Amino acid sequence: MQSVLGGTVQKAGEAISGAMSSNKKLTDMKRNEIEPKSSDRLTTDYGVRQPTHDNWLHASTGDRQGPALLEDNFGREKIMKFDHERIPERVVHARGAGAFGNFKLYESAEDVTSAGVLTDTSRSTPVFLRFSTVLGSRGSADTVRDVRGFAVKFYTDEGNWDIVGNDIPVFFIQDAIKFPDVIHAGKPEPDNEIPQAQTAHNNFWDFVYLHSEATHMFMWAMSDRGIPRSYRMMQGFGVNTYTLTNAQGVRHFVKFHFTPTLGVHSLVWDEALKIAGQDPDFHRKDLFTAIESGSFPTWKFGIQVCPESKQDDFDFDILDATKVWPEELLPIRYIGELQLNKNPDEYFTQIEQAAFCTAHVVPGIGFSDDPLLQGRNFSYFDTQLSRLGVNWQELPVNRPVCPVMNNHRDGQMRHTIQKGKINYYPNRHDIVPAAKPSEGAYIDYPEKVVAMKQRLLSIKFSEHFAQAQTFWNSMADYEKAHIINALGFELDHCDEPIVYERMINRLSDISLDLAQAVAEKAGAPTPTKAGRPNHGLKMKGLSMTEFTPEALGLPPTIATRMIAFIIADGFNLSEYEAVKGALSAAGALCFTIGPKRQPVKSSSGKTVAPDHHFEGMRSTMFDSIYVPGGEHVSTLMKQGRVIHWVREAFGHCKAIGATGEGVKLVKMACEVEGMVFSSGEGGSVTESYGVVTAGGVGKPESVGDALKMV
Ligand code: HDE
Repeated sequence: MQSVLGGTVQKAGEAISGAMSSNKKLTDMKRNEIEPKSSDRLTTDYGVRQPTHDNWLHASTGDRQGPALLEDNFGREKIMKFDHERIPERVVHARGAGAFGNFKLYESAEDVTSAGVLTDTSRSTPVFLRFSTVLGSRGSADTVRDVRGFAVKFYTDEGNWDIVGNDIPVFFIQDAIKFPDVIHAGKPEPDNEIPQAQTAHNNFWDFVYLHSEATHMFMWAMSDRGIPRSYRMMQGFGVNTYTLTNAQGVRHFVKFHFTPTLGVHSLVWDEALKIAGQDPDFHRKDLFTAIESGSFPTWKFGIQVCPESKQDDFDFDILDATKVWPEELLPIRYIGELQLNKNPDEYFTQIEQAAFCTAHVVPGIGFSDDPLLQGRNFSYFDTQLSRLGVNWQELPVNRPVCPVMNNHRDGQMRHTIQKGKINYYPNRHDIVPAAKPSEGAYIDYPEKVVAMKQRLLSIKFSEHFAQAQTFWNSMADYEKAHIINALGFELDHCDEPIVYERMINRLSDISLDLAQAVAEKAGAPTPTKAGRPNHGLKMKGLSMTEFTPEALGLPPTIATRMIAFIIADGFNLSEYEAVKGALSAAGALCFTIGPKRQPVKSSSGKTVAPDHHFEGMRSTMFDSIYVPGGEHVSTLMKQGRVIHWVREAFGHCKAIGATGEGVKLVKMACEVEGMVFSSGEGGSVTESYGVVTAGGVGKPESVGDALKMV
């Protein structure tokens, strides 16, 4: 099928061009793989077989325990290896998950770049993608309100290309030198290391007020973008301004975009809070399960290109990472597709040891003078030195799939054994001559720079509010309500009046309505005058409502959506089976929830063993619930936990399906009158069942319609 984004739409489960078997990176990593078998025998790290896992060498008499002996080499090795298992966690983006896949180009961008990965449509480039939260430590919960990292490593034939991006297209700061400040302000406060993985505290909002260039970004972070439903349902943005140079040496500025084919979806805040406790690994599991079940997450890859001649045409500086480039002026051109189709085999070596570097670009792709990017280009290599050591690029997940050859030598944990006498250049054997441009050498763009050394940003960087206003104006009403609630929550957790009162003033620079609504919740005086007039403009691509699969020209899908089937003794088996069959056929993941995990008896006498019991799971873990008819409903209606299941799902705006007597439970739990249900009586259940959401009530004409509503 052709999508509005260009290119063909991938069906779930369809790997990009036989991706996995031909993925050079997966083949490359096989060099380091071992797989323990029961025929193997226990050895030390130096290969000597050992007689026990369990007993240290002791000076014992048999009836009396004696001291442990230092001479037990294996005992010492085992403990010492364990003592040093941990490496420093990333200073930011410590919590994450990742997977491998492929990038396929369907339209050559040779008019703007000479990069093989963006011009050769016959290639399938292996990729690795790591998702992350920013502020939390390694063990923190997935669903906290935060920006998400979206870091992609393309293992191209010309070397590794890293786009170290986020799910939000702008950033808090314009100049790299402020990074330690914004991160210190957001991380737990230094005296007591509280709070973990959240910005809801005095320091963050104190900084944000005093540092007005963060205004646009905090609006994004407070919107539903801050609590994604899944890594698979987020956009990815390169954020910084890069450059592309074509074979003729002509340079363009560029921003990189990844748009998920599943659409962009979020949790609601109450759900996010609860899931953080109920299943801290929610996003990690979601990604792993989807890939394992063959439903491969896919993103369209787009470039937004600005010719050098137009760089001064905008009222913002195109090198300012706190600004988006309006799509109305610089449309996104979708030219490729990235798919994840292989889970890691080992988390530590493949995800924790993965390391990115914005400075890693390939011929045809370059940097701009974006002051944030320039600092990042220094920081990433540097941080890998303390986390992984100087030879971090030799680690299996990081090493390129093309040849590496130079005279860089030695250092901790060097693995490569480079033969011969030569480790310098020039030399009598002409070992490792430099590459010529015709041999693919990376040639820096000969940019002319005439300047004075100054600690300044250009004048256009000083405007901080226009795009924050545009963002607010572009939100749907419910998105605005969510932003108000998010800010209300955050400022409720600030106990110093100077912090929350000032922030209300800042919000009045965006919109008086917003400031007034949040002031009420925050406990600050309600402002009566806007800090500055709102220009009233809106922009494309900001509201999440634009990113449904349908809006992207893609088929609606419920593949991998989690649906809970609520049953107890006496449930109607034929309804249960019919609905389960229809939803499973559409790719949904159906789970049966009962009063116990021991088998539950249907009205026909046949039993079903639930996947979970009511106390073991919560509605928050599912996208939708369904209650079949049958006598079980009278039992369910007496159980507070079951009523809570249905009511909570309704409160989180989830689709709820019911048939037969199941409708009674839903009506009672949701306390909503006038809902339209189709009971399925007399007809085939699969042809007729009701779906209700807090956003409205629907009566689907067919299973197909019902699936769309789910
Ligand atoms: Fe990063 N950032 N960053 N960052 N960043 C790191 O590098 C840094 C910025 C992003 O999955 C660190 O390897 C500076 C913007 C992601 O391994 C560190 C500045 C964006 C990841 C670092 C920024 C990002 C990092 C910590 C301001 C979105 C996780 C560990 C100039 C475009 C990568 C590491 C992974 C990680 C520095 C700003 C995204 C310290 C100095 C803007 C996705 O080097």
